[in-house]
Amino acid sequence: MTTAELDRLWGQPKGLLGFLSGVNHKVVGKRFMVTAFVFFLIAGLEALFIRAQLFSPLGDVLSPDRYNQFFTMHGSTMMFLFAVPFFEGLAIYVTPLMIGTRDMAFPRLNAFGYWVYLVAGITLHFSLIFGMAPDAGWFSYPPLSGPGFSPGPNLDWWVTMIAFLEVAALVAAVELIVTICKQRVPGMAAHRMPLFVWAILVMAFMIVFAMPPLVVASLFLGTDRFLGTHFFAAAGGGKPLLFQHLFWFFGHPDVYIILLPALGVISTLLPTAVRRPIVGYGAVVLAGVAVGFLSFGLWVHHMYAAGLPLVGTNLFSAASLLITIPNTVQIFAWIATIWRGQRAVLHSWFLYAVGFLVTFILGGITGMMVASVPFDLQVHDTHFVVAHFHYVLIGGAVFPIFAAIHFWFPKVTGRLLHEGRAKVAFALVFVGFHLTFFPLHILGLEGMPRRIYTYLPEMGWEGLNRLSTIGAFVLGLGVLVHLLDFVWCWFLGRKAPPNPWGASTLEWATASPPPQHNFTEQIPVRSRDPLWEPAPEPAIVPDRPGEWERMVVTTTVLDAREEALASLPFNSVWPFWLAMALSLAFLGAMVHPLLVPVGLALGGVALAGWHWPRKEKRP
Ligand code: HEM
Ligand SMILES: [Cu+2]
Repeated sequence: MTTAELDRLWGQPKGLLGFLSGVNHKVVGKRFMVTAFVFFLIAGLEALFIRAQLFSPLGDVLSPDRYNQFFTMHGSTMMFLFAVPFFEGLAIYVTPLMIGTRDMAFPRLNAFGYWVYLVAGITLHFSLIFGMAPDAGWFSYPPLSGPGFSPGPNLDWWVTMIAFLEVAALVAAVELIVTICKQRVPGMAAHRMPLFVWAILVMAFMIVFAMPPLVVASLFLGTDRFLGTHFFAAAGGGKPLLFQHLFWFFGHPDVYIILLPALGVISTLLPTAVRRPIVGYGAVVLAGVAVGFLSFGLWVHHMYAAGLPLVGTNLFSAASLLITIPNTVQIFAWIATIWRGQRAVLHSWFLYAVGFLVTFILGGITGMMVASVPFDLQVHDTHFVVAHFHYVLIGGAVFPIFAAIHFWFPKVTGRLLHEGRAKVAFALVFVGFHLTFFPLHILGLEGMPRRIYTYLPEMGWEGLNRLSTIGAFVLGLGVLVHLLDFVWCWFLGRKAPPNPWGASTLEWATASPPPQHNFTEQIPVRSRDPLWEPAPEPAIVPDRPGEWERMVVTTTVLDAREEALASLPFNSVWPFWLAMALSLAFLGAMVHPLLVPVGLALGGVALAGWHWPRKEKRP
């Protein structure tokens, strides 16, 4: 088939129906990233309100009640609706291109995951508009979040939406695993996989093991609230501590679910910036895998203050320090790569990568401090912890996300961003960030608790709080400049060539933006950096003669030897309707129990439609 025919075969129809039925990984990935970015802006605004309230002692920007809602929504939105989904979106967009295939393994499931995520996110925010948003912190511990102490509807929104949302994360993880294992272009053996793909593979496996405990925790909390069970109610023989274990068995790996793709981004960008293959590829891969395993053995370091036996907490303290080893291996590999580089072009994305290195190292150092039990007992629940986790979350995830946006923007939109504006915005974000969060270390050491809506003038905390709030607004200004640049350049930026950065991975071998089918011809891979090698003869992807199907080549898991041809499903509106039916079941749980079976039944209908065999027509 010609490029134009293929483009039509893999495209989606125009109009509303086309919008609802699109399943192409680039469409879904873009939607995830844009939606997650909007949630980032919303949660960022909430943070500005929080900081405005703490600007002076006895501030009155937010009422105590609203303050609780704002930090809970800020934390929950950033963690559940921004950081993880953004990286999923990036992975869904970039991975198939990087491994040289035409779409994800289960395109319809992919679309379904997005609709679930969208409904859950919007619904959670409705609660804020109605003034009854969740208010028990982003980890919502019972008994505070149980029916006794939170009788209102606020926490109902949280338990149902969090459980529902994780369906989307699980779906994306399963697809990413299958796609990476089975659809790599022939020749891309495991030892030649780009480091970003390795990172995504580890992330996806971690999601599969980490999310179910969270679903269980929130569902149990839901039944405690709706049906009067006693999973976490001490009065009925339940154990509040069980919730903490379940939550953090998810929660700590979650931090690394966010971090690993960020590390993958950095391992992709730095070698490109200095035009040199990464130093210690094998060590970096093994370190990533080690982080994935180790991160499941650390969760109790969030519970040092819960009164667990000292032997146990000390064990987790040791494990927490252990995980710094693989992280440090990666950091040294990056530094060595920059050191041995052939050039250094200070693109905005390179600046963000370096900003990440500096900030993440500082966050890692305070991480080692709070990993020790006696130190943590002193600073637990103070602003020291707020400073620590923003250093790792903003330094370790938001900076790499901005780096990734600046790096892949030309590929996704076909347009270049404005370097000058990007650098000004980077300076504002970087300086604003450190101005906001560095003072919080000191405030924490001076004893200022987190999650308090105000403080007394006698405490002497005013100066540093002022500094922090000013920093937050500088940071906000930087994000605003980025946002304007993104919107402007998406429509009016200069046209991008296929490979503006001289990068080495396959997504840069096709046009910017890529055609619907990604690649007309298959580029055989013989090394880790295929585009830095002399170009081999491309092979035509075979069609089944006479049939108009969406064909992809599948390969063996380790060696990526060609195995078979698989035909992927076409566009469909049924994933959308299935997501709507399940939303009805989950949301219905809050309104009337009967809506649950109704939603599930409609879901059954949608599933039937989804799998209905269809005669493929020539488009
Ligand atoms: C954009 C700049 C940001 C600012 C100015 C900011 C500010 C704050 C502040 C002041 C608090 C503490 C509220 C309190 O304890 O009273 C807080 C809590 C929190 N932030 Fe941020 N934050 C920002 C970005 C982020 C990002 C990017 C993430 C995650 C990816 C994040 C995750 C959290 C979490 C999980 C909490 C804890 C909420 C809770 O205590 O339940 N924040 N933030
Ligand atoms: Cu942790």
